[in-house]
Amino acid sequence: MTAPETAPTAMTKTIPFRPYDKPAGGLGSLHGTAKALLGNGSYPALATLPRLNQPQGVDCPGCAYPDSPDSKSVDFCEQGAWAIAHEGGKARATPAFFAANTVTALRAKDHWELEAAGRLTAPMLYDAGSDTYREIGWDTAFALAGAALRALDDPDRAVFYTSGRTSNEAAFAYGLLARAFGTNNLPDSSNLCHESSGMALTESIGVGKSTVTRADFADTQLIMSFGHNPGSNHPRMLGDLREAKRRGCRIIIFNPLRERGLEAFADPQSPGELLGGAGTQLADAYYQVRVGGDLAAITGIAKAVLERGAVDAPFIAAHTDGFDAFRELAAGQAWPEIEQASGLSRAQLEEAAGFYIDSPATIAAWCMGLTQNEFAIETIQSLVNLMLLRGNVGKPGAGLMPVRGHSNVQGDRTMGITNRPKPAWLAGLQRVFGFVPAAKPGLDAIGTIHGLVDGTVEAFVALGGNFAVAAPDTPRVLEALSRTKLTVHVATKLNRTHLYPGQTGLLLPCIGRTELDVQPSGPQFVSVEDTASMVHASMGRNRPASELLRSEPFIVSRLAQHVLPDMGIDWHTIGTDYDATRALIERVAEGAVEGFADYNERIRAEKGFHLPNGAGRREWATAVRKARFIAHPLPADTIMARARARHGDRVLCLATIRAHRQYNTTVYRDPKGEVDRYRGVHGTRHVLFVGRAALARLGFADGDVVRVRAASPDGIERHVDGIRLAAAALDGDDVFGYFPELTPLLSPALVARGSNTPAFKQIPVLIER
Ligand SMILES: Nc1nc2c(c(=O)[nH]1)N[C@H]1C(S)=C(S)[C@@H](COP(=O)(O)OP(=O)(O)OC[C@H]3O[C@@H](n4cnc5c(=O)[nH]c(N)nc54)[C@H](O)[C@@H]3O)O[C@H]1N2
Ligand SMILES: Nc1nc2c(c(=O)[nH]1)N[C@H]1C(S)=C(S)[C@@H](COP(=O)(O)OP(=O)(O)OC[C@H]3O[C@@H](n4cnc5c(=O)[nH]c(N)nc54)[C@H](O)[C@@H]3O)O[C@H]1N2
Ligand SMILES: [Mo]
Repeated sequence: MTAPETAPTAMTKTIPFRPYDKPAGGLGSLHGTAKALLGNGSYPALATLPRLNQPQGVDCPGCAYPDSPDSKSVDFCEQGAWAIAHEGGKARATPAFFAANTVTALRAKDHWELEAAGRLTAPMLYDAGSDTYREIGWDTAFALAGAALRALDDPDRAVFYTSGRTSNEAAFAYGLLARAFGTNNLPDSSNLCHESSGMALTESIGVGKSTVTRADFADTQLIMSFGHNPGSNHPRMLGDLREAKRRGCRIIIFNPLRERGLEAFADPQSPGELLGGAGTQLADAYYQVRVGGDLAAITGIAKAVLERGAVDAPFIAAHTDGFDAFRELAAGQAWPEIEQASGLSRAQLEEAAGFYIDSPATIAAWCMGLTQNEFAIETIQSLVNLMLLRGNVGKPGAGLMPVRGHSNVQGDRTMGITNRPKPAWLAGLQRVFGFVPAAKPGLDAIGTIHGLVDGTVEAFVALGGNFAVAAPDTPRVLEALSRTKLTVHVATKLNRTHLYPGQTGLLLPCIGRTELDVQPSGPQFVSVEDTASMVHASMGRNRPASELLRSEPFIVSRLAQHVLPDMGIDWHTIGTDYDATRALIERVAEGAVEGFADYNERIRAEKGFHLPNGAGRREWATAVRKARFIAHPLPADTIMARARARHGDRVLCLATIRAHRQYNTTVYRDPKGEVDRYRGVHGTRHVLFVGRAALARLGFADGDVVRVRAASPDGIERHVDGIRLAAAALDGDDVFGYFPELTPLLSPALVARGSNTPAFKQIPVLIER
């Protein structure tokens, strides 16, 4: 492997860039774990760690990576430690804190400062006169929210947003509330995340989820990784990559940035590797594909496989549809165009095809690098085509693996959180609860932004998350929220979206994953579903951060009771006895979602249970009852082409990514200033990685502080100031910076076609002095 080139190579006086050349993980990771625990002085986190991702333990709120199928005594990572340390920290955003800080003053604070205020402790109502949130009683809060929702002239004026960490039980109650109220306006964080994966896979193979389980890593011979950074965002995956590599599996990477965590990894739980220093080299080949160039790269690999005739003909004949059209398309795509669009040479793509042909069982894994691009669906479906060519779906050690983000984002979807519900789910609701749910699709996240901005959305209810900061056009969405009639945020900690309350603005504090949930019927556990469709229990044991906190299922059902007192639904039981809730889920799922029979019994099994996956068994629930090759030509009309036609050739392509010290919009402040260890960034998040050639061409130098301006597609001015340029070993005009700081540059008009996922990785920008 060549030396890592991710981090800017130049050291500047003002920015402490420190190139990181050790393997990912290792002592740095142990040190980081210790810092998370000690830095927050948090005994509750220490008590939780050994129980993370263990049977009957706590499902880590850090990511959705599946738990170990073996009995591993330790199954957590540095990033999980930070996540739970922050939930369990000592700081409290009490009513006194809110009395001392007007909302206007809070708006001036940084993201991390809001987070650092600590856990919310009491229900709060915004008071416009004093410009502060003030404590109120729970019953008053529910009554106010209920009255405001009932006063709307149309249920579609309300939106119910979900962030993907909420439990199955809370999500089920929440979806039921929205539908009983009369709307499918159920946008969720998945709209901003893996929507493209779900839609692409459902059309191609009949199921929108991963066909891979963690056990498949024991049999696979090749792992192809596209557009993800497991070293920071799903570190437990590095352990699987390392194990696979050690028994001879090959790993090839497609990523424009050389991510340290994909190159080499030292297991912090392996003393030998810690002391040896070198760790395990992971990548057999690292292809620095252009942003948005994966469709071309995958097409090139498929073309090479086809040219060599290395396909699984019996599988194709028995199981697939559309092969001839795909073969023709690949044959017709010229190599020079493929090279130009992918940024990779024919020789590199032929080499990748060689790895692929050599492997009897291949896993393709991907995350946001594929989903948040304009042609995300086309790209993912082309990846399916490539895997189908050699029968790599539905056999051990092989399959398609969208690595989910939030810890229960997949379960929330299974529980019906979506603006486009399946008719069978609605039929289940009707059968069990006796009302006729609306079938008309509701608003997704982008639709919600438009509805807020144009004033047709008048009430915004959020079960977790930080909608305005996580979604495009932050400043306009924030302003629009403050024009609504009602905002309700169920949350653990303060964030910027909360600071733009509507006419009635409620902030309702809930207990977190790691905390004990005691209801009149006794202590409760919740259930979650991971990336590999394992449904399992999660039970917190820590004392809640405040006595006034309530659980999410409780809050949702109490709210429902006030909104819909006369529906004849037993909201009280749904919110207080989760076995009863699960029994209702089982009944609604019957005929709609396979695998929930005996929910209450099987959720008590040591590792929970697996939801069956048709494609994993080679049963194809597609329109043609086969797995589908869906051929997509390389597009000419792209976001960048349009932006350059309008704003000239100084337009750069900005991909917004996560740093090591953050969880989505929650930015952690490291006392020592570490921001993004593996990319070598310390002390500031306001950076933009730019290739040296691009810097020279545009007349800028490493270290310059600039305004980054959106090359606007809609005439609206969007810019972010005070961004420091960092020269990086990057070719071409792709540049990289951090979300959420740079999110305000994205227009909601720039989305993945078909899925409406914001094109967070393809923001056309200009840099200016
Ligand atoms: N600690 C921690 N863990 C997390 C999160 C967190 O914020 N912090 N967030 C969670 C969530 S919700 C999610 S969705 C996941 C996100 O996990 P990731 O998808 O790993 O997150 P990103 O930082 O968006 O990283 C995108 C990666 O894609 C690459 N990339 C960008 N554009 C392209 C492209 O066009 N093609 C290719 N091939 N690669 C590209 C970038 O270089 C980067 O390595 O992580 C989850 N886990
Ligand atoms: N520019 C850019 N933007 C992006 C992305 C990107 O790559 N680039 N990625 C997108 C992706 S993949 C995603 S998933 C979204 C994430 O979007 P969201 O899910 O909306 O955002 P989070 O930052 O995860 O939400 C954090 C907030 O959740 C609340 N919270 C934390 N724990 C709990 C809990 O247990 N219960 C409740 N009720 N609340 C809790 C806290 O108040 C915290 O402030 O962001 C998207 N935005
Ligand atoms: Mo995500």
